[in-house]
Amino acid sequence: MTGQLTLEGHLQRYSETGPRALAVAAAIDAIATAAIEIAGLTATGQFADASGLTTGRNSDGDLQRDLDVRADAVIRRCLGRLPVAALASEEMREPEIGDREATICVAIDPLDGSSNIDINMTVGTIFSILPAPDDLSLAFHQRGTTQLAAGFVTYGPQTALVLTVGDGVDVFVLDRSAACFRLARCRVQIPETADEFAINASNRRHWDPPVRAFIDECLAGLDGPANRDFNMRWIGSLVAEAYRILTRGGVFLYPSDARPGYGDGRLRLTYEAHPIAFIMEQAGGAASTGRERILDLAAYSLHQRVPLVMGSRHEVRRVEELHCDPTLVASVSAPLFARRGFFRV
Ligand code: AFP
Repeated sequence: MTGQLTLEGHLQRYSETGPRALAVAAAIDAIATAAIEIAGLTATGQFADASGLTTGRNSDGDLQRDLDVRADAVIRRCLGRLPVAALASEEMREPEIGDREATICVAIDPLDGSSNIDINMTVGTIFSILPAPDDLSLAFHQRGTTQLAAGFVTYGPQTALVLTVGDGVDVFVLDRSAACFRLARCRVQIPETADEFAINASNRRHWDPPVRAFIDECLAGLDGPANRDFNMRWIGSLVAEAYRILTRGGVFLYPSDARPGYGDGRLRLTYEAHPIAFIMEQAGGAASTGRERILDLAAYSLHQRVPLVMGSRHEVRRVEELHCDPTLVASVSAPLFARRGFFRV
């Protein structure tokens, strides 16, 4: 099964499941076509006049690199031939209204993790496909549960496209010689329990107590409440973290913290957290703010940020327990500090 089936074949079968499925399949195919071109740009770097140098800031104040802009333009060109009612991008201040008769809307992060380009690390494209509401001004204010499809592409050692159309998660890998994506893994399942956590530990002093308590539990390992040891990773690229979790489990946290501008964390709800959350849940994992299910949320503004805790269900639920029960945080922290004095509070 794997290896023979191409993304095109998979989308052909899916497109026959209903009229809107045809539009969704066409949009995914267009994003895959764009991804093949973007993979070439990221692989060629400065020799393709795509060095990853900073060219300015996007509408939300993030550093914008030339490849961010190039990737956005490639995806827009590939989608431009299709009936899409509205398109939103991290690189655009406002959504772009397209074909008002179309049945779908698309939200994209054209190049996530672009601060990693100049150090030759994995970056990616994230996409979310939504139904087109009658009032298109509400297109990107829908709950995450309304998504019709979502996925991401990793531009790393492999160019892999991770996809859900609401019936499990499949992974397709680019066959560069044939310029097509082939099915590599079908109906991926995330292990229920994690042995690896991912967080930018340099921000520890800014975290809320529940996040500190959870990470202290992980650090305490066999000696602490978790009763097992953990490994740690932090790549600085959401798509790479998500791909690792889909491959071997784990938990990722980008929480809100006390730094100015990070009161709701760093990741955007519409084109980062929603699509990644859809993938996580479809693969048997979970995605939360620490208090609420990500997919239950609807954005009040396009570039709204949201805290994100995702991955193996057991650890995501533990983070939620700690957020909902301050006495639990106190009980966890006290013995850890008393016995080992891990960190100054
Ligand atoms: P860039 O696209 O600006 O590189 O940001 C990537 C990202 O949004 C996400 O992919 C990473 O998980 C996270 O930021 C890393 O954030 P820190 O640099 O604060 O660790």
